[in-house]
Amino acid sequence: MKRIAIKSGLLASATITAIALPSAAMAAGVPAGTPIDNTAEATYTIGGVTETVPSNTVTVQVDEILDVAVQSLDGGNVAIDDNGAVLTFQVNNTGNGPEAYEIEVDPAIVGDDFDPSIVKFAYDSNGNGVYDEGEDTVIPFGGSTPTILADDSLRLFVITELDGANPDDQDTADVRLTATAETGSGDPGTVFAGQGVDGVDAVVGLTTALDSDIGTLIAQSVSYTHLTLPTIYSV
Ligand SMILES: [Ca+2]
Ligand SMILES: [Ca+2]
Ligand SMILES: [Ca+2]
Repeated sequence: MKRIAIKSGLLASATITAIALPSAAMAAGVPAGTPIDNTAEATYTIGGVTETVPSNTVTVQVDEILDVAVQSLDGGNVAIDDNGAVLTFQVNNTGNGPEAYEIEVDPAIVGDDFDPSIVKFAYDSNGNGVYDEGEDTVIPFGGSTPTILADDSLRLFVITELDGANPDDQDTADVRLTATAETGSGDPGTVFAGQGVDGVDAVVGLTTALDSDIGTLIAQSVSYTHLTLPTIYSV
């Protein structure tokens, strides 16, 4: 290897250009844990002669970015009556590594007409896109989805009932589903050291690793039990 000796008297006139190593955390969109080889170059101009020398190659692994997007898939209000109703949501892993998400469902949104009750929620474990009672896997309250791969999604179902709510016909109720990355959430750039795939750092992305969306129920043809007393005529 060629040695470059820089005499102190020449250093003042030397121009040194270095290419900075890219930050691993900046490589969003590249799968977490991907090794990237970086080599910097330094260009010297000494006495009118330009020399370029490479640095040692440094291998870094891409950090895991924690992101999520939640969307209601109902496309409009979902009718609910005494038989209850199912709201459908999708959780998208918009990060670059496998991640599970804690699920919270809030049926007590204010500003609408009534609050339904949540019987349970489940994910589409048989992958047919619709809720199958007794077949799709129930997520316990306070529980999480299974691991969702990067750029993949999971369909969730929220099973609701009126359960004492006595809405008028056409009254509406909002239900919010929130998904939070199990590894952690917070301000973008928050680092969970070593907690990414293959031991890389996990870094919160622009979504704060938390997202929610709202599905809306609309009461229809609510039937109440009315007792009709017989009319007694006296003669
Ligand atoms: Ca992860
Ligand atoms: Ca409400
Ligand atoms: Ca299903």
